[in-house]
Amino acid sequence: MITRRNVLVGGGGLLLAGCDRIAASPTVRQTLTLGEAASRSTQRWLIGDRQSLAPEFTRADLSPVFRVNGSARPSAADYAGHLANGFADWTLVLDGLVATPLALSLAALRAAPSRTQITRHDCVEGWSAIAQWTGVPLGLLLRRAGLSTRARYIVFHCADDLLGKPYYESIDLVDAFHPQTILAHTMNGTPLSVGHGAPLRLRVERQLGYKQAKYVMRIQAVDTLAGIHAGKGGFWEDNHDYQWYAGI
Ligand SMILES: Nc1nc2c(c(=O)[nH]1)N[C@H]1C(S)=C(S)[C@@H](COP(=O)(O)O)O[C@H]1N2
Ligand SMILES: [Mo]
Repeated sequence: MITRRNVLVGGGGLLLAGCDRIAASPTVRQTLTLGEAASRSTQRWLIGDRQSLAPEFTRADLSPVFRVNGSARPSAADYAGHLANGFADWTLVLDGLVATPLALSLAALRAAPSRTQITRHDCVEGWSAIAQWTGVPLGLLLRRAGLSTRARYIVFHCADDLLGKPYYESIDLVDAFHPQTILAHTMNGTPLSVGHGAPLRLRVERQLGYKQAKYVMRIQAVDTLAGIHAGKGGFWEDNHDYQWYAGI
């Protein structure tokens, strides 16, 4: 069976790089018409078009009910303390392979430039829901912190655990800098509820529900996922054999 992964591993990328060089010659470029268009769409398929945007919807499409799934309220004592005083002393930590580690208050995150998007959340358990999310583009914070050129993954450490195992997730830099990848503090125009991940959750819109980490407390830039919990990049990946790349 031919899959995107097979073709990439099989050197499809090298082949396309060669085609690009030939296409740069002006005489050849004029003769490329239908063939070139076909090869472009093949290339898009090969690379999976990871820069493209997830579909966005309108307010009329908002789901009347958006299920709370997985953790509904972290049981950790320090989370309960933060919740009790409205997250006034809570900070988001951004550290690891950055020039300047950041500790950002919720007020600072709310005051930062934001993006609002209405998207569909798809859970592997077989349900979907559409909501509006507002939050800070992750790329903006990574640039502000001075992401190291050695960084390859961004890890999200959450406040909750499921069956005694801490919830965490990770994405690569293509998704980290994708324009729809935001740290959402607002859902459907109101502050994120506890069930949906207060005070801050990840929205990485080209991926499945389990990548949308709720209760994000710490963001860590790393060069490898080895050594972080069981090393597969996330709670479900470590404990239940879910795929690390959950792109849709
Ligand atoms: N911290 C944390 N993030 C999480 C989960 C969780 O249990 N804990 N569940 C995941 C799963 S499987 C889904 S489908 C969505 C559910 O988000 P919701 O509760 O806002 O519907 O969050 C994801 N992120
Ligand atoms: Mo899910």
